[in-house]
Order: sequence, then C-alpha cells, then structure tokens
Amino acid sequence: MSLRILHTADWHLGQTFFGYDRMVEQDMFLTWLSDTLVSHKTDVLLIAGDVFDVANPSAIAQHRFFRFLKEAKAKCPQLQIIIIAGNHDSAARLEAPTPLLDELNTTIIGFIKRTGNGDIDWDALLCPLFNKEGEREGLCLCVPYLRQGDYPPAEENDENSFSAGVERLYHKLGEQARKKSKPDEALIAMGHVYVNNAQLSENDRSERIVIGGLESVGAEAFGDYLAYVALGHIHKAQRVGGKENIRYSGSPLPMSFSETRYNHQVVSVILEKGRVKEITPISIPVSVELLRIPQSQQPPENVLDALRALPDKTTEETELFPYLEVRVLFTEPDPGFRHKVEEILKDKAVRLTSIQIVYPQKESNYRSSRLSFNDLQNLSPVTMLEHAFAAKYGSDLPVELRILFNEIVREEGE
Ligand SMILES: [Mn+2]
Repeated sequence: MSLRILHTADWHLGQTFFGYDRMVEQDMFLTWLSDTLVSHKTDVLLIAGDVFDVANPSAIAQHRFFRFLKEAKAKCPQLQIIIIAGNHDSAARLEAPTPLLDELNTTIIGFIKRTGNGDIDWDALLCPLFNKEGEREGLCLCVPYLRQGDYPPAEENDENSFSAGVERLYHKLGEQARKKSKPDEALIAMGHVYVNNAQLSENDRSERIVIGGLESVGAEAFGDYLAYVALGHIHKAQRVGGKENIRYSGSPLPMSFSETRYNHQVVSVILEKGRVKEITPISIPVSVELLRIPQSQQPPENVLDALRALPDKTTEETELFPYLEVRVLFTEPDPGFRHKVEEILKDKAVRLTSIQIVYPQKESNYRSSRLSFNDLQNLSPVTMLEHAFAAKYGSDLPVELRILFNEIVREEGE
C-alpha cells in the first residue's frame, strides 16, 4: 500500500503583478504541474486554497482552472484532486461546478456544511483517498478557510475564540476520521489558516494577517495521528512548528519583490501503510525573473547607466520579460527621474514595476534639533524650508531652490 501526493496552494489565478497580466506565467506553471503529476506518478493532488485571486474571478482565469483539471485528468486518468477554498476564493462559487467535477474525480470543499439539527456535517469534510489501483489508502480532513460561525463557538475558558474554535474543529474532525478509518490507513489534513509563528514575507500584500495573532492557530491543532498536513495561506514555503510533516507549500509564483529568493515549490509526499515514507519539495522553474536594479540604492546617474546596459527588446511579446524594480538614492528632488527611466526602458526587454526611492539617513544640523513652538514663531520661511528639506532628503537645501523660494516669498510679500 502506498500513496503519492502532491501538495500545492495559493495559485491566485488571475492575479496581476503591478498591473501586468500574469496569465502566461500561470499557464506555464499549470503545464509544468500537469507534467510533474505524470513524472511523479501522483495519485492525489491537494490544492490548499486561494485557487483564484479574487472572489469573482475573470472568465479567462476560470477557463484556465477548468482546462487544467481536464488536462491533468487526461494525462493521469487515475488522478484524484482535492481542493479547499481559501480566503480569496468565493466558497460558493468554487463549489458550484462540483456535480460536473465528480466526473473528473475532483472534490471541492468550499465551506462548512450543517446537518438538519445545525451541527457541523463532519462526514462532508472527510474525503477518502485512493491509490491508482482504486484501493482506499486513507482519509483527508478537508477544512476550508474558516469564517466566524464556521467553527465551534467559544467556551468559558477560551483565551482566543478563533484559535480555540479551530483547534476544537480539527480535534472533533480527527475523532470522526479515526472512527471511520482502518488500521494502516493514512489520515492527512488540509487547512487554509495562519499557524502561529509561520514566517511571512516582509511585505505580503495579498494576505491580510490580523496583527496580534488573533486569527491564528497553534500547530498543536494538528495532532500526532496526522501523517501529513497540507497548508495554504502563507506564500513562503515552510515547515510549521518544527515538524517536517506540517507544511505550507507556498505560492507557485512570487507575489512580491520580497519573495525574490524564495524557493517556490510543490511538495511531494509518499505514504506507505499510512505513514510518511518521504517528503520532497520540488522546485518550480522560474518563468519570469524579478530584477532589482541596482541591488542597493545608488545615485540617479548610476541607476540610469545601469538601466542603459539592460538588453534591448527583440520581440514585442512582453509576457516573459523580467519584472523590474528600480532603486534610487535621492539627495534632492528629481521630478524628471521617472520620465528618464521610462525613456531608457522603452526599448529594453524588461517590465517596470516600481521605482523605490530612499533618502540618505545622514544626521543634518537641522534634524538633530527639535523645533519648539517659540522657534516656529521666530523662524523665517526659508529656514523652515531648510528644516523640512533636511528632514526629507538628509542634505542641505540646494542654492537654486533657495533662490527660487526667496523669489516666491518676495512676490507674496509685495
Ligand atoms: Mn489566503
């Protein structure tokens, strides 16, 4: 008895990157994934939420998703696919095609269902896992992104109703799963949730994490009876709670420049007789590079020179051109800088995403002294400007600006 699983999450299909369409990149990932399912002889594909970037995905994003399901099934006829909804997905919309998806051996769990008496329908959250021979190898606890009211209500001594409720939900579901499974069968779990102490990317713009950990759960929620836990929600691939078998697969594509160095991956898990035999991350080939020029901020002239050295465009098909973040160090304002950058990049094989500006952190005479209310009464407008300029740019007010400013002050006074 053995079962081969691939775990992925956070596809965010339809996501744009600084306004650029990513469908070509997303297609390349999906094609790579369906080939990987074949080469790894996968029995079960787990997608742990955030299939789409928004609750109301575009027609093209939905088309790509259904096309993937069809292609994966064509390439691996025995493949089973299990999908849970993430916070970006509409649970109901994601579940809508389920009557058809039965035909593709695909299960989608969008939300927590209730039985007639209002209890959670535990059995609806358990999905049997089958190997290529059609033998049952285990059960998957399929827990989608949980909203208030989905998980059991707070009890008297709960410090945090979210984490206590979610832990209780996994606990009860685990009991139910153990009742329904046979010895030697694997129990695995899926979740789309922030687990305490998981590492976020420095500016994870697509995940709203509630500060203070109110909407997070402890790794203890996932009991030792679970052979593997396939998580989604956090874009950085990682183990959780120091355990090899509780993992975020991370997102297949970088979602921000802070993820430049991430090893974007899917996770291959091989189970034998209900236990983990092997867990192996598989790196996803990079189809579009993230370029930072220069690596650390430099004065405008150096930056423009570095941009001039970029390779010229040889095609008008820009979808695979690297995304470019320009980093510049300003010691004084340069309102024409963006225009100069755009002029140079017109013929270059890159796509500009943003210009990151920093100002020197030098302590000037002005910054070191705090102004009192009395000072403000007595300062001349030009001295005030000197203070403001120094605070922003960390350097002295240029002579030309001082002359212009004095002219304005004079005209105002006349
Ligand atoms: Mn998410």
